[in-house]
Amino acid sequence: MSAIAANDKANDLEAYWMPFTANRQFKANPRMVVGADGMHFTLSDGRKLLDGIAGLWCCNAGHNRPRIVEAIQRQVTELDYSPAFQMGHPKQFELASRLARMMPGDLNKVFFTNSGSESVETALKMAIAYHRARGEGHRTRLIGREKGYHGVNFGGMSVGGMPANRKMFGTLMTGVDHLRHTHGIEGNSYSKGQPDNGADYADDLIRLCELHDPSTIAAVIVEPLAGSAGVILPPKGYLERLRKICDQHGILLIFDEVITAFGRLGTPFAVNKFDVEPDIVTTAKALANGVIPMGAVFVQDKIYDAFMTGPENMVEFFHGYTFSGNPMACAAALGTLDTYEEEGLLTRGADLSDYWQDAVHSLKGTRHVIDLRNLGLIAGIELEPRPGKPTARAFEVFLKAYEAGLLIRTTGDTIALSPPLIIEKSQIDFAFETLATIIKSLD
Ligand code: PXG
Repeated sequence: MSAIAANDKANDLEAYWMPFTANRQFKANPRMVVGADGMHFTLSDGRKLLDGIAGLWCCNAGHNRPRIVEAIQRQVTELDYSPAFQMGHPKQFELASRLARMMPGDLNKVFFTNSGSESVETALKMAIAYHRARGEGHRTRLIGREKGYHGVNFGGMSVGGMPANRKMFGTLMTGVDHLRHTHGIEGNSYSKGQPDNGADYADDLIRLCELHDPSTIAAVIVEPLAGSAGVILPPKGYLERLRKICDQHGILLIFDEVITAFGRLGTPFAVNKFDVEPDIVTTAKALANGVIPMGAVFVQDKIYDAFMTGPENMVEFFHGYTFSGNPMACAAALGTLDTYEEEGLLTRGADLSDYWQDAVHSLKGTRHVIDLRNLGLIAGIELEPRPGKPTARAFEVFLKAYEAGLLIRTTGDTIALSPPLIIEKSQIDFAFETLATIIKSLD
């Protein structure tokens, strides 16, 4: 192809296959973002859009934050890349130490990845390899939960419980089973914060232990609060009970904190919020404020220690990514943690959560609304699906909110909100007033 012909295609929308997007619809009516600052995106037509979802649950400090921008600018001229394997650079160690200090309990060792999906694969592999290192190589089974979302790779899809993944991508991994989800349990509608009913759903794990024999089970992975399936909160006592059953049977408990980590629930991590310590925690998203892709897996000391045997010249854990702990991501993450710390953002959600909760539940009684759920700075607004047209009503809200200057997420017929933690009360008012008006106006 000539250079001229290639140039003709420069602004063609066709080449890019967009992820998790209705490509044809988008390309017919593109929603193009060209800038971002604080709580707002700027669109190509100059309009501002209030960011109601922190990008995709990741820009917890908001956009264009000076500490992060400066950290990246400095880093790129100082050290752009260093090999991730058999070489190190100081910021990896500084960041890991700082993260370990933030995380409670024995979760003191940190492994770097580039995304939530990679954090999940890493955690699952660690769990299986940990048992093997301890002479329990028979523990290979993984337990997830219906409606769980653990990213898009084969391990994460397998332990996840998203029907679309099961429909589209074949048989997935073998040796996986699932707990029941905790959505829609009777008596839990319109709960403010954690619902009262359903702790006994954790006993599904006992049933799976009886079925498979606990000695075959390596780990259980759950989102402490499930985001992607439509904001599903853990019933009171549920996570505690899971922890107890895991302990009784030598099973590792993994919390997938990809959306809950870094202040989303009004505490630094869900581990703090629910006061339950898992053996492994997966994170990503807000670790580097979404500016540079990065994830981190936290493990208890006992897990790391189990690997530190054998000849000292041997690689202990046969796993890692070219970009694990890369200098740019580490610099961005350190700038992010500085911002969180200086502005008290990791607990700001707790200060705002009453106001937020009142705003969420002000939608009670609004036409089409069938449930409202909230915790920290998360909201789930569940709409009655249009007969025969699931997801259509919520997607219409998305489009109308976009027109009205508000960015939301929808999953199924649930609207999810998870704004940057710098949100002001007047912006909370704007978001919920806008949504109320739109929802009422729909068929
Ligand atoms: N685990 C959990 C719990 C997640 O929520 C992933 C893993 C995968 O992360 P990566 O970085 O590989 O995408 C996620 C991602 C939404 C939404 O609006 C949620 C996610 C991603 C995009 C949108 O529900 N979660």
